[in-house]
Amino acid sequence: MSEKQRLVVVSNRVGPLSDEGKAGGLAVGLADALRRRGGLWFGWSGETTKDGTAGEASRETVGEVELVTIDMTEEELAGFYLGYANRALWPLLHYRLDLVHFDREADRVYRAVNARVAERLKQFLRDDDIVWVHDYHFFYLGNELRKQGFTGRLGFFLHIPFSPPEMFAALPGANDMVRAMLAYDLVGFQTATDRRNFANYAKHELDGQKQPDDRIRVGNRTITAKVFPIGIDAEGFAEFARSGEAEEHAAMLRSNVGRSLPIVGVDRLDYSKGIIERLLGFERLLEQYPDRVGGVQFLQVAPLSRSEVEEYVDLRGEFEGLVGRINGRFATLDWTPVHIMTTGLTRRALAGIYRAARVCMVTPLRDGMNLVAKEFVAAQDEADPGVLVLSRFAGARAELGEALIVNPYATDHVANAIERALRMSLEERQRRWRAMRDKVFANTAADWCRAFLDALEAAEPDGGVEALLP
Ligand code: GDG
Repeated sequence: MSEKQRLVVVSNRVGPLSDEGKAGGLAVGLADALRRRGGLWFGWSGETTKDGTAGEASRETVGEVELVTIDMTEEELAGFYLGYANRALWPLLHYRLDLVHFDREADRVYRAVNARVAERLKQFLRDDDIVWVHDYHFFYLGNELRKQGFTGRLGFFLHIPFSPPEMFAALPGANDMVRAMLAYDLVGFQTATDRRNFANYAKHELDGQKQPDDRIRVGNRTITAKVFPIGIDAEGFAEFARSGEAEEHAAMLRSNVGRSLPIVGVDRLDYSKGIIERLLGFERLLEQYPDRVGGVQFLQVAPLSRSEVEEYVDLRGEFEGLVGRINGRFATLDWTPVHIMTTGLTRRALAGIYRAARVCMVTPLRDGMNLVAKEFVAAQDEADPGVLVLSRFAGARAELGEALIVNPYATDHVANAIERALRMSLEERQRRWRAMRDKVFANTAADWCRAFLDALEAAEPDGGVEALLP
């Protein structure tokens, strides 16, 4: 890809560009690519105003990168983000039909915001820009950009899972959405399962044909659909783990749990993360292995997320209730089995906590990748690495097979895995960890970014660039 071509990234939230200890894997990878070739990052400002997407764009230039953001109205935010993205698409794509709310008005606003964002972005685009759109907020954006006359390369990456076709078909307008996705020249997924689900939907519902080289043909349009497992800035995270702030937090955790072995979980408080199931597994451990009472302590860091959405309010109640029950059942005067923190920590503090942990529980019921699993691995010290307990339903499972793999729904299985992790010899811990470390360091955020952009250049779409969905 010519280094002169400008990269344009579109994601719901923008930045940060400089790593002040806050950026996650996504921001680090993208910021790196943007800094290297220069470019533009477009998204929502996080503000609501009376004019919303119609209001003035804010522009800020940092080095070679221009950050452009627009606001939303309260109505746009409610329909697009809270209503459709987070109450319809998020549960649907995480296999949770029971939690899905299909709302005609939210669907309308979602499509309208995609069209508005395309229109606003188009003002900033040059014909030969390479545009990379991120995630489930913007399924229709590429199609809208084509309608606006953009003819350059268009890529899309889905950070979360793509549900099986039988389930995805429950979405009113599912065909529209997949047709709109065909406007992109390259569609990227976290795992082979997600890619296969998408390809099977196109095949069964839209008469699509699978073609060699990861290509899919629907009607006279052929695009590439490919797997790009996201990585982290492994070196940077390992460095965080060696920082003074990390040391301080590691020491705090150790002194807090006394002679107990620390077990940790770190997730946004989200029903897809299996936090409830993990606590039930921990409770079962205390029932089944009474020697562990007083000898382990579970710390769940769970920053509150999407608190305006009803299902998340319910989850918080259930979470706090369950923690109360476990502590009530098992606590003694000088020992509390479960600690929770719903305020966030800095990345360095997190790295310290991972490093001090004997076991890290990553037990999502469904997860695109799960960066916590990779961060935990990067933060360990060869002399005494902790054990990763990982759900078979996390995208990260495809790479991190040396973790203790669990079915988060099987409570006994989770309890036994924790016990096994606690008993594991140093030699076995080191062997498993080295294998995982090699993979986490071999596929970083920067590698992921490069792989996607190389594939976007090589994609060779067929069937014209006219919009497929009117
Ligand atoms: C989506 C997909 C995919 C958590 N607590 C704190 C904190 N975190 C950071 C973690 C990690 C990030 O948040 C969470 O990333 P995940 O990958 O675990 O999950 P999602 O937010 O759901 O991300 C996921 C990802 O996109 C990337 O493609 O892997 O599957 O769902 O980096 O460390 N960070 C700080 N304080 C906290 O308390 N600073």
